Amino acid sequence: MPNSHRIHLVQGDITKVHTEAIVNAANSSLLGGGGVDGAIHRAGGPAILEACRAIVARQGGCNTGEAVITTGGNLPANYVIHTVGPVWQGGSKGEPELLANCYRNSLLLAAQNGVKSIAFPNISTGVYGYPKDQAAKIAVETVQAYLQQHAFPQEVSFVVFDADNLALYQKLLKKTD
Ligand code: AR6
Repeated sequence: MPNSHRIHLVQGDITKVHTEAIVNAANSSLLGGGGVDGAIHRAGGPAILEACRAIVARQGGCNTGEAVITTGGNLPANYVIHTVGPVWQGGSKGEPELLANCYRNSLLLAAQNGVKSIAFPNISTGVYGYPKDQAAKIAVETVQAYLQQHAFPQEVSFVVFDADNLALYQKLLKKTD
């Protein structure tokens, strides 16, 4: 696969990653929460929440599958792209397409802002309960399909937090070595 060199797998805390943008698994209020969202707001400081509040005032939050961009505040990343994953409801409520939209719309928004490198957490696989294996397959396939068509972002990292996701992504990405 010609684009496999543009995809990287990292295990750890996404708030410490030095890509130009990191993606937040937010909720539609954009006003913070637990999990990776809580970690990003804690590490990035109040500038991120302030920017989110301005977006809420303008457009009233963010729908599932869509994405908005803010400063990265005190993070190593310049930008945070906040996207809202679907809550798992059994799989027949449009969850796969909504999850794919999160990855696609985050990549498009990054490209519109000239972002060269971006890191994704495993959206929806925590509090929102999306089965990890199905979510990983959608994440990898959606990013690969996007990179076939677009030059920006040049580099995409998947940041896995737990051992289950590490094994799943290793397996999926190996197929394209
Ligand atoms: N770095 C990278 N990944 C992380 C980190 C971190 N610091 N912390 C957790 N993860 P979740 P969701 C992983 O629950 O399922 C929030 O309250 C975690 O292990 O953060 O999309 C929001 O405000 C899991 O694999 O997000 C929403 O209300 C993945 O990140 C809701 O949770 C996503 O888990 C969103 O739920």
